[in-house]
Amino acid sequence: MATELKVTVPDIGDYQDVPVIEVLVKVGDTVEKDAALVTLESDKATLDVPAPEAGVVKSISIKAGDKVSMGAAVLVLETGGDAAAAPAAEEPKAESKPESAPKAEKPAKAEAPAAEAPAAEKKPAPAKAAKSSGAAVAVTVPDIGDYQDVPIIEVLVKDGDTVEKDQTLMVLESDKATLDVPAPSAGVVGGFKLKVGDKVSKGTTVCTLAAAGDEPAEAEPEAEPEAEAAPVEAKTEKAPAKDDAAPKTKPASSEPAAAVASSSDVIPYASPSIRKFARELGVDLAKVSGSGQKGRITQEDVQSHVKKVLAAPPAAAGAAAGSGIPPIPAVDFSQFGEIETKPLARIRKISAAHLHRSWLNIPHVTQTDEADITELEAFRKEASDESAKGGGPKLTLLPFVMKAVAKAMDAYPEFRASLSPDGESLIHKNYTHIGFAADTPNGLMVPVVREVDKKGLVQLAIETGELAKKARDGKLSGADMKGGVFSISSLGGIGGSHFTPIVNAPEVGILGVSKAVMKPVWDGAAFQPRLMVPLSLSYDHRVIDGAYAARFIVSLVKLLGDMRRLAL
Ligand code: CAO
Repeated sequence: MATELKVTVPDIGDYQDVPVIEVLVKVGDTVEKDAALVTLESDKATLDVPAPEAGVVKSISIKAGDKVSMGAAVLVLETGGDAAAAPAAEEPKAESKPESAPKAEKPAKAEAPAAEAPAAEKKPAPAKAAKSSGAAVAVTVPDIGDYQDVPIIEVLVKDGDTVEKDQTLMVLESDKATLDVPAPSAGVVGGFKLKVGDKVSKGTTVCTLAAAGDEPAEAEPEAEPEAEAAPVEAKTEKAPAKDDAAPKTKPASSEPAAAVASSSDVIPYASPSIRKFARELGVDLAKVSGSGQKGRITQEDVQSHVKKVLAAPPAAAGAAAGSGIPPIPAVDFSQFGEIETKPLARIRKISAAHLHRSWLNIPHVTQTDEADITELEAFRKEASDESAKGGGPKLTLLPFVMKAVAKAMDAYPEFRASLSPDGESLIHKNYTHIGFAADTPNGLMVPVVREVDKKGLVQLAIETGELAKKARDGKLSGADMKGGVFSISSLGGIGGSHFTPIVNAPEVGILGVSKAVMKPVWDGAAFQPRLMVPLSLSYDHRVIDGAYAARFIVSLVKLLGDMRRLAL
């Protein structure tokens, strides 16, 4: 039989006239047991009033902006069960209460009224554990209603920090409430032994506060006098007006402040249900901007944050989005001098995201060596001059390196393979399409030359020249950049010795070619001047073993050192 159940504000400790900031249900809504119905929030605490039973909302007695205290009527629920099963919601003093709802057993407490100043303020006396002659007080967790063993979710100070009166020392969060524990007076923190995850109740010792200039004391539970961290109403009445729109920020510490605040410096301003929701999705609320009253984070804010992160390319989303790697804190460079911000070109953004993905996903190893291209270079110059005379293309080193790579792959075919997406198998490719990195005004592009193994050096020179031009003119098609099995990054025309190219996933290898230079090479009897080209082979170590890679690069060195081998 349907029963009407009046839901009232449960015992919320010394909190009186707490504003309703959100009514989360409307008449006609079906709610589950424990679903948050309304969110209350003072300047120090946020609490959800949960549904004591599953049911349908029949009427609502409060609206956002109302101020409520324990026992205030919230709404009427029509439940399917026996009304006697959930009397706690009807009457705060009832004995039978839903387990997960805040208990409503006790009337509002009188022994520690909010307006009472903390003991430390009224009659400061040296704390027993104080190491100095100055006054030090032990700070304890204030009356937080019927909440016991509430976990600490954030600790905002450490020993030695100088805190202002009312500054938040730590934040507690049960499954229904989030509460700041504020400093009852200004002072220097000492003996702060609690940590995130510890569970506290009313009276738990937090730390000591010594007068500035005194050495902080070790906190001891029996230290006298004890100063309960000021309850919320005391703060509401006594605290100086604060910027309502601003989210709560971490307190200043006695150490020099970091030059720039990172997102982790902001305490998320959200109700317990939103915190829980965010936790379930793995969302760091410090990165979500709140659109609710006073900048509070709403469920929609969390949802749109998740959508934004999922839609963003990995580079923009930051490594932390997918890999758990902490993001690099933002720096306001303008504080050091004049700056100008220019948006990245589209190509650069795409290649940045791709490189980032590859760098994060592939365990890279880079193997280096040098190839003696003295003879090759003599031949290249001669052939290039002949080609130029006949109106043909200029022959650079790149086609030779491509040809050598294609040949080496015949002996080491795993350099043409890709790891299957599930990582369970190796996909061998029986074609030899090789990409080469082209430096363009818009950023890095990697056009692909098809069937390198089947083409001659002049043909490869023509195709690389055409593709490089298309890349620089921004005319490469998607198809021009697809299908590669391996990439070459040639920086030899620019300079430098070795470098560590990033594998172009899902390929498993990339060869970096640096500038060839004349070097004295010992031939067993004397040093000979030889033109040596540095090679840097990066590979995916999940697929390629070090020995296999070393054999591959040695094979390349031999092929480039003696081009006759290309014809074998
Ligand atoms: N050692 C010495 N000289 C070299 C050389 C090497 N390894 N590689 C090329 N050169 C010479 C060429 O022979 C040419 O000399 P001449 O003008 O005297 O004939 C000159 O350097 C310029 O060559 P090039 O770079 O224009 O031509 P290429 O075919 O070697 O390279 C291309 C074409 C598209 C690969 C190149 O222009 C380019 O864009 N390179 C940059 C690649 C890049 O950005 N890589 C980094 C990617 S991130 O890892």
